[in-house]
Amino acid sequence: MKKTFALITGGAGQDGSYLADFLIKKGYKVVVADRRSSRADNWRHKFLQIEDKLIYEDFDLVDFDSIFRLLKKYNFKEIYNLAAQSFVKSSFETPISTSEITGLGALKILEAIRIVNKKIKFYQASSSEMIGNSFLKSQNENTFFNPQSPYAISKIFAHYITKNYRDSYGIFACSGICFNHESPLRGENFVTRKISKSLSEIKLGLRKYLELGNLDSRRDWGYAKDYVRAMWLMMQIKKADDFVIATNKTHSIKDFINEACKYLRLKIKWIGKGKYQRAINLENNKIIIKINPKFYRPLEVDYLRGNYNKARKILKWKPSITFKNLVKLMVEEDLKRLKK
Ligand code: GDR
Repeated sequence: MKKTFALITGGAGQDGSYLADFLIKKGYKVVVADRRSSRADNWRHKFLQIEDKLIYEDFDLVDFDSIFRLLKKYNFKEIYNLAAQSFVKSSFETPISTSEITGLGALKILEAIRIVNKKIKFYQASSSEMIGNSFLKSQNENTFFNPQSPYAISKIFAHYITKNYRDSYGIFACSGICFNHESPLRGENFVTRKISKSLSEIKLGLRKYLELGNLDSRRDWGYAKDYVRAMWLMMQIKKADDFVIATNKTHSIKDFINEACKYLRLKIKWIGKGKYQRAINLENNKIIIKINPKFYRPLEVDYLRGNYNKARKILKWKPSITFKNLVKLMVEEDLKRLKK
């Protein structure tokens, strides 16, 4: 039987790992391509028990040759471009390399597709960060982009070049404008996982307090496993298009903390405002959450809430779990890992 090959760039990350697992179950031969350093310990693939089912390739989005060679080596049906410098705050410190990887990287793959085989389908991981600060109550595919970081601006370049290759060359090139999506496989630098892990450590007496940045920004948080299903669905429709993937709900960082504390049975009380906010553990009157300005960004996206109606109609996609259950899932897994 002929094998169907899919390529995932950034395959070592949260989304790449869930997507690899999903595609393996669909019968694909999955090639994951990352910088060697990104998959140092492959913990996510081990967690999902897919390590020995994957084909690993070293590659660098900065290096056109490595992309070109990869496309020549395998007869890919689908390419999912998930590789990026994906940490928004770091993009202020490394704007040039962020643009090279997150922005130009997509173009390099598209250009390789145009040269090697225009039938290869291409998925671009676009982001709600492109929407940035919007005055709309909920945001969809037509919402004006008002980016607030070098990361977001790079993603906009990748988003529009994807559309440009679709319109100019008839390549099946689509983008998922994914709002924040989390899971136990999320990196520890991102706020949800930082909270779920640190509060679990506090609960178990392994840590005294947690330091965070802006607690008032609001995000539309979904479950990463649901979002990779949407990515695949986008590649199966007749005509390539762009879709918002979200939950249509919004919560603040503080809401996430409160929900995690509820699940952990940590009774807390908030005092102070803005930079002086703190959470006190009512059991011992000790401060367990405080603000450290080093976690603030030079510019912030204050409010995001997606509208996934187009994906619901065309892809028949919808999120499978609530915000409350997402927090529970993450805290539960962190507690389990820490107890081990
Ligand atoms: P975001 O995710 O920037 O929305 O981008 P992140 O979890 O980093 O931040 C969310 C919000 O939390 C605030 N915050 C903190 N953030 C971090 N990381 N650490 C802290 O200590 C902290 N304290 C408060 C932030 O200021 C922000 O408002 C994510 C990434 O995965 C992107 O790659 C992706 O494109 C978008 O989601 C959709």
